[in-house]
Amino acid sequence: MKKLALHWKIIIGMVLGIIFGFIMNGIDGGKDIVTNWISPFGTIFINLLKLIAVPLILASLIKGISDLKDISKIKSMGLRTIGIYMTTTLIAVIIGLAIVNVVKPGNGMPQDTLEKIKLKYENDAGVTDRIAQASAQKDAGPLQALVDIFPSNIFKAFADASMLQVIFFALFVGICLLLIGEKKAKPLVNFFDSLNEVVMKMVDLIMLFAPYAVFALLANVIIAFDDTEILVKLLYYALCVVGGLISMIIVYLVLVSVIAKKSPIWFLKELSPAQLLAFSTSSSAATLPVTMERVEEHLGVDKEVSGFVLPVGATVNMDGTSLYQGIAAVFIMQVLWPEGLTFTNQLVIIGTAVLASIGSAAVPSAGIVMLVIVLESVGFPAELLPIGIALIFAVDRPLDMGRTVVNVTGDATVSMLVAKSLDKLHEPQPKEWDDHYDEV
Ligand code: DAS
Repeated sequence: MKKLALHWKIIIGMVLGIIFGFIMNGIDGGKDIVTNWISPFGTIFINLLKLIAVPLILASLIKGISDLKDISKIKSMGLRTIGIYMTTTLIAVIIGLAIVNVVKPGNGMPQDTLEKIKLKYENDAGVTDRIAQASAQKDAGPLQALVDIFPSNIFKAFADASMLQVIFFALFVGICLLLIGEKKAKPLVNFFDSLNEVVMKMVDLIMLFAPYAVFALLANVIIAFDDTEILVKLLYYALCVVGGLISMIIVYLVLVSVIAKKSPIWFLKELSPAQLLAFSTSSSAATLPVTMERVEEHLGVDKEVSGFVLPVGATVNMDGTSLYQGIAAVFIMQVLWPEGLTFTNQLVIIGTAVLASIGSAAVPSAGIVMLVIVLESVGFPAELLPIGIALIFAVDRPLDMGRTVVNVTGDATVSMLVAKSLDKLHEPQPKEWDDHYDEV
């Protein structure tokens, strides 16, 4: 029988995980079985992906920079990357605000629904912790985000997986390798070249486990999500977010087709394993190794571009998150503080949602922390914050899965646009994971 392509195996794993989760929800003790005997396999998978993220960024970026041979190209690649990232994020927020202002999902929220959500979530640790995290970030100085890019101890940066610090260090080493000349740099360049090959092979092996891992991850999402009643009450809000996320995918497909001159269907098919993992893990950081492997080996982006654009994107480019923050902020204000919905405040929301997505960590539900900062930027009453965040917290996990897919797809799209502009987009020689595995 012809081997099933990896993305079909992952989809089957996801569907079976969802079905299994619903079955376990209906059995006494079923939730405990999933929590104790199934979910750990999803955690192991995510740990393995996070394990190789830092060495992969280090190796691919240092190797990529040293391959550039010309320092001026680094500046050009950096400026194009940041410029296109900011543009797609701005488009995302504007799409989000347009949808939420037209649909108005927060108008006429029944009081009993509000009371139910308030009772159940206002004091939930998931809400209070994120508000606390946001105020801690807000209390830091205006340039703290800039200071945080420069590590004082690179091993601590590795240990904490501080992406921007690892990226800065890799750029620094790569540039210095160029400056010391090819002969002196060769041993270290060869080391990082081999390290990159090894880590890419680790991705292949880890991905053989993916169909089973997504089964565990999706089963865990289903048993953890017991608020279908509230999801129905917040359906209009949830549909606004989903509609916005789908619109952003269409924007990416237009960019891939018009600027990168590639088939949008081919792009989606080749990227799909990374998108499916983004959906299952809700973490751009955990998905990054697979995004890099798909973009380099299946979409034809040269390593020196993907090694820079994707790690930077996983950290500072979160179009799905910024679109969501625009919608969620206006939705919360429609329900709790309609008088605050002035045109000026909506412009402020656009600005802070773009900046907030830069500050969002690439981990599950990170977007909520920055949503607090977006709300505070327009003077949202502090005493209403807990109920405001509680209002969207109940349905955040399924929406987080969707916005993480958009975050990852946006990063892959921008890497193709930057590669195309630098003539670093070539015909890929893709091989499925099983073929790689045969080489082991
Ligand atoms: N889950 C985040 C990510 O990894 C996105 C978010 O929380 O909005 O991209």
